[in-house]
Amino acid sequence: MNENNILQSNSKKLRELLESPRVEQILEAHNSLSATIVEEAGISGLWASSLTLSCAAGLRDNSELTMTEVLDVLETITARAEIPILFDGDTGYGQFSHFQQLVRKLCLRRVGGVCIEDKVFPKTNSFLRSEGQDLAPVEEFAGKIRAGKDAQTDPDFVVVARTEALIVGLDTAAAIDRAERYVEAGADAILIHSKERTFAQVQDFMSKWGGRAPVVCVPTTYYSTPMEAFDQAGISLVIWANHMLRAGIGAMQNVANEIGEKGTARDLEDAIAPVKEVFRLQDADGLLAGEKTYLHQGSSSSAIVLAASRGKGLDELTRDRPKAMIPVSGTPAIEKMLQSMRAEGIKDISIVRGYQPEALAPKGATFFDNADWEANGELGSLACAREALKGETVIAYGDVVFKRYILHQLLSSEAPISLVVDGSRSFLESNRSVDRVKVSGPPATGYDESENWLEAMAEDLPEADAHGEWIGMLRVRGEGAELLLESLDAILARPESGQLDLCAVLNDVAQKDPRAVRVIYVEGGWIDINSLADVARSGDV
Ligand code: SPV
Ligand code: MG
Repeated sequence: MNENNILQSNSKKLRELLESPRVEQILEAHNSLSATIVEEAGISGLWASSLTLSCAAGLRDNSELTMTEVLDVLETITARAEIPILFDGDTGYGQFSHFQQLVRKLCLRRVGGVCIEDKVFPKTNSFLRSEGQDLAPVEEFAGKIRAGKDAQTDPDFVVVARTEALIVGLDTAAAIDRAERYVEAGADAILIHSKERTFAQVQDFMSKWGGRAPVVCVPTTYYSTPMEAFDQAGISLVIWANHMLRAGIGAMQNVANEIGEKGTARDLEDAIAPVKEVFRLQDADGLLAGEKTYLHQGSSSSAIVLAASRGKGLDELTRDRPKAMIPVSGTPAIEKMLQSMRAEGIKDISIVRGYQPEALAPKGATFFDNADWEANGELGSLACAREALKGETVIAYGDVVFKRYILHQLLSSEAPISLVVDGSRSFLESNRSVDRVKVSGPPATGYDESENWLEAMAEDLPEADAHGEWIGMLRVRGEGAELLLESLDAILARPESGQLDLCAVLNDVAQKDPRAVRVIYVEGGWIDINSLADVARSGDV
């Protein structure tokens, strides 16, 4: 587990804001994006407003947004934000039992607290025909609060009781009376709402309240009141209830109108957030970092295919094409190889060409041309592609046709160099000249994951020493590329190097380090097109 992932209690954080000796403020958010922006501004909490959540959903603030819909939005916020939410729970979505379900679900979703108001369902926003709205009977609302407090599964979960007494035109005494009853019922704080243009009405309430419980206010209409005034009056928490949504509305209208009128975004670019900022807000860097940590590393492999030679004894079949272009079941051998490599996530594929290069041009590959292929052979071809030999690289002869699982197995090896060896010893009867391989252990008879290492490799290895045949495919990773290049250079420096092949290089690496070249055993599942007989059989692979 990542220690940074341990979640702190949101309800505790919200409680601390309410109980802090100084006035605190929280700001509205209606989705995870606006919540992230509020959090980045250093604000300590979020107000999930019924007005703005329903507006963002295309609905009226009239209890039209369902409990399920709103819980989904809250979850997208708590999944990301580290600051607590005080959720505007309207009238509690029904009677006491609905409110209990709401509280349980909010606790499960790590919402810090809920505020419910003493109106009747379906309620209307406090600023819309406010005088015509009915207040809930005090006893019924107090019972709802008690029910919510009894239902909470998080001990610090906050229930704020909001009285709309002043909104519907009642006086301070009526508001105090209601607030008192709600605190007796268990409310952790009181929200006193007012639609006046000054703070005076709430101030009056505060002077008579006498600090019986923390008080929250919503200065949407008395917005120019300074924080000091709230602090002096004893307000615990100020809610800026709709400002993020309202900021967005104006900005979006400007952009929509400009594009609608002018049919161009040319003049807008400086006024809107760059796409880079969108990526930052959704933590695209975190995704890229995660890919490095968690994605299958095979996808970063590259490949070099050695396909320069014409092939011996294939004159008719290679009159106007190199060996790797001979069709196998109707598809050129090299195309089959590229398909398998791409299916295993290898994107960067280099092909070394020699004989008839123009006839060997599969799409999407990089080409290295070895004009001296007849004189310098396989080693010369590999040296041609030296710049592509780095990191994780598969090296294969272009005339090998193999089943995909063989490449898959090769890619999962962690060794610096890995070779695929056919341990079936079929070469003993086949009369072909092959790269015989001596290994630290014989092929397993049952399931066995023990590691085998190359001990020696040569065409003329005595029969008793040979455990199998190299199929013409290897992979380097980590220091493997360097080890291979070191031996390649040493051998290329020898006068007879034109007669030597990769077998000599691999043998040299194994002699220097018995744990450098790992052997991956297979049994059949591959073929190389080295004789007409092979060509005839290759349709079976
Ligand atoms: C909200 O933001 O939804 C509120 C506050 O309940 S008010 O809109 O002022 O009623
Ligand atoms: Mg509301």
